[in-house]
Amino acid sequence: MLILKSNDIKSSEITDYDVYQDRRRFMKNAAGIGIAGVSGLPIVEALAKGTASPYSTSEKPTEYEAITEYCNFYEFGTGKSDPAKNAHSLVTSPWNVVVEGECEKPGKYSLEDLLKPMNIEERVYRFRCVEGWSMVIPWMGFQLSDLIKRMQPTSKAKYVYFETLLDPEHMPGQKRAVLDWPYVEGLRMDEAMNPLTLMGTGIYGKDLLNQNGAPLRLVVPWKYGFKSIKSIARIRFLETQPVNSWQKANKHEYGFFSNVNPNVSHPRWSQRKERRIGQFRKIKTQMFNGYGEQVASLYSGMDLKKYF
Ligand SMILES: Nc1nc2c(c(=O)[nH]1)N[C@H]1C(S)=C(S)[C@@H](COP(=O)(O)O)O[C@H]1N2
Ligand SMILES: [Mo]
Repeated sequence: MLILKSNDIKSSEITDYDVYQDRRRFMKNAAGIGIAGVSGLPIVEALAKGTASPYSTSEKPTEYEAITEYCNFYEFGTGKSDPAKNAHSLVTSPWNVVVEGECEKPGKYSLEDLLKPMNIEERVYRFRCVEGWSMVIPWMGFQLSDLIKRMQPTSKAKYVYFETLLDPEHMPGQKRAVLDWPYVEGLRMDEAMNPLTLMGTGIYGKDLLNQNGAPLRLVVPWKYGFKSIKSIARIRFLETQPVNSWQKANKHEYGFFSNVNPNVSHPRWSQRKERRIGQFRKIKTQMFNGYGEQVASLYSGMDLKKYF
């Protein structure tokens, strides 16, 4: 039987991924025969209730260790292993998110108030970085659309803008001018309202680690990874299109839309293929990272070479 008791096995003998897969298999079986509530993990509950998201891919998730140790978070250094080493200094509790601009419910919300009414679920998404690596990540999170509806944007709100916390004391990378801090991003309102767009709160059924953008980050699976801004402290509803951090840094190389598109090269490299972390062979990158069915209509009639 697949019930794992913590004293049956030394945790050093198994990876988190194996535990996760075993729990999943067990709960899928349990759901079938009507057992529920065996574990407090939200992901397990979701599976037990048979509510695994139709938006999830069935591809094999990347190992938990890889997702949490191979990161991009310039606030903690520019190397891939820097965030895992350095992000412990980020203070995520208490955490507030300022909501402002073109909406009826502006204010400073505590993380607790923000999360309380939200439906947090698991979504297993492909995630493709502009540099050519990719992962499959079992996120926990809620639809950004639910938060936007709560904030009641006015008819002038055409874009949603996000800011990462500005705190050079606890984010040592912000002491160096590698980017214009704080890190900022934006989405057009229809992109933000798309059901695929998540506010991420966890991975593998656990809270986000600091290096992955705790306590709250964006997850936009059909766009290059840099759109998925981490550790969000400010959300602003705007009438005009904001300029994001990577556009500010180099507008010839990074655009506002940044949709995954194998047909549009980065000026310095092709985007046709990607390396899935943990796999040996490169694989073909799919248009919109494989989410065309859900999002292609957002861009109908747009020249995606011009609006890259
Ligand atoms: N605030 C902030 N958000 C950020 C970044 C960053 O440097 N700072 N890096 C981006 C890039 S380029 C990628 S690929 C993803 C990486 O997310 P991960 O480390 O959780 O895989 O975060 C994005 N969000
Ligand atoms: Mo990235």
